Amino acid sequence: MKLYFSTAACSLSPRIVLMEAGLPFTAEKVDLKSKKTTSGADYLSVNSKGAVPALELDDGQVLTEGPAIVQYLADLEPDSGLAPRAGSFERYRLMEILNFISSEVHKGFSPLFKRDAPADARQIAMDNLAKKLDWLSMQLAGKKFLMGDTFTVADAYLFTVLRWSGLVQVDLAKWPVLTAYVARVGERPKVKEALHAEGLK
Ligand SMILES: N[C@@H](CCC(=O)N[C@@H](CS)C(=O)NCC(=O)O)C(=O)O
Repeated sequence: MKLYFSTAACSLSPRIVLMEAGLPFTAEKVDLKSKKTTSGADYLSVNSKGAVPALELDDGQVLTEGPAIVQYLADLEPDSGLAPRAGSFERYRLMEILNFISSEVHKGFSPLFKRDAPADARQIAMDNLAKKLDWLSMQLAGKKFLMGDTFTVADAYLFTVLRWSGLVQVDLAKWPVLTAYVARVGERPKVKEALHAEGLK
């Protein structure tokens, strides 16, 4: 399998999952501006949406959309505990939180990356994101991970997007539960390896 990624982007989430699951893979970096990969290939011919992550399977099929990719990977190693069994009610709980991370938190951060956004637009985006972080903080209070004591693909994704707070001047210290959660996930050996692979800490 090959993971198409961009440093510190949401593609870090499937990289963490690949490593936690112990699955063999290669990785190819994408320049999101030029849509070229490091080998010079046209990334739009891999993923016509132009976004990372994309996962190229050994049979040539390409799977896109982070939440679908991480569930696919977890299902390759069902005993890893990275996702509840497909068909179980708990699996729908996982999808529920993955969808929230994707549509509300990930895309809540996105406007904050726009350096030329007017200050009032940035404030609106920040206020919106703060509400989502308040909710997550309540969900995680007294819990190790999103689904309880077991680390799942949802944690790989949430960790990845919460890390962006440092890049866009969101003061995560306002949410001590989330700060502690990021530190806890960041201590996992495979998460450290994934960060290291992208030259991150
Ligand atoms: N819906 C996609 C969104 C992926 C996404 O937003 N990727 C960003 C990096 S975190 C990206 O590639 N942005 C550049 C672009 O869309 O052109 C998913 O969940 O995988």
